[in-house]
Amino acid sequence: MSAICEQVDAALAGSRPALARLLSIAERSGPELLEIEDRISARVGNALVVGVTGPPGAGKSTLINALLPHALKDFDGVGVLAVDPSSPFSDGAILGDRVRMQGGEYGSSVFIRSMASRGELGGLARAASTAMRLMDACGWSLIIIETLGIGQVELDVMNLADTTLVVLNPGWGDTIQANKAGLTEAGDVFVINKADKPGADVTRTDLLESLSLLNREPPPPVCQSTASTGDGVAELWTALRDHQDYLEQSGQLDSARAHKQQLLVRRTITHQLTHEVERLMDSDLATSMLDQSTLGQLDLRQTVDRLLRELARPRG
Ligand SMILES: Nc1nc2c(ncn2[C@@H]2O[C@H](COP(=O)(O)OP(=O)(O)O)[C@@H](O)[C@H]2O)c(=O)[nH]1
Ligand SMILES: [Mg+2]
Repeated sequence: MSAICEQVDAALAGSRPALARLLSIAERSGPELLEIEDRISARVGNALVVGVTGPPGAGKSTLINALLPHALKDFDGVGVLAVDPSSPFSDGAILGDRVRMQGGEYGSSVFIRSMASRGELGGLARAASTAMRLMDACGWSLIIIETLGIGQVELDVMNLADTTLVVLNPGWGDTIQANKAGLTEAGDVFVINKADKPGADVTRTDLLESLSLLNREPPPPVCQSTASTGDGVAELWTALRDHQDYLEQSGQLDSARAHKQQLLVRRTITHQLTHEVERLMDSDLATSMLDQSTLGQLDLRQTVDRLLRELARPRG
């Protein structure tokens, strides 16, 4: 048996150090991902996944920490994965998150891990997907993924979630940014955190107005919380549970998962193809063909066909 398979079996049997090591391997997004995926595939699909997204500093980590005691009443184990594409794993900022979200008092019922990736485009979503599936296979029945809500990478990560919670703060700017980043559409539940600061009600009205334009049925709830004191966090947990119940009762859980998986695969392929095209266009072959094309010795169709064949050629 390979070393990876041994680690996977140990993690499946409940070893936290083995799971931690596998998550580090997943983070590197290397060829071992497939081996891990193969070994866990039969055990995946039991966890509910909540994605928590929003601008940096909105209070996502603090809120997750405050949600943990509520979540632990309904789930016997909670895994938290903080995904940040900009920070390497041992970065100070992430360390700050770890300190805030240590969950130490919950002992063996909480597993917290942050991950980043400087690998290829699309690598982070892929690594996060494997990390999430690993936690799922190892029996973590609720998985919370924290990610910044600012770019495509983050939205890809959010596609891994069954329920997406969007965290905003009081202030006009946030709602406008959320609309721009596609968060208004991506969110299943919204929360205005830092409700202890002025302007929470105005932001709520503003957000409800943006959401009403989308005509979603049922309209997503907009909660308010002060994560640092715990105010409103119980109500927020109830809203998240209600969304999960709705997904299960309406039969949407499976179809939504299939749809999200399809989006993830499609996006990953697109990213990889773009990367391959860049590499191809930098090659000697492409340079010489472009020269011939410019001189009129090849027409566009011939040039493109030849380069497409090169793209499809298996590399050894
Ligand atoms: N006043 C106030 N501060 C908060 C609240 N929630 C979080 N914070 C603070 O906001 C800062 C950023 O929080 P953090 O959870 O790291 O945000 P993240 O970047 O979204 O994960 C920290 O200093 C928190 O203590 C809140 O409800 N009210
Ligand atoms: Mg954070």
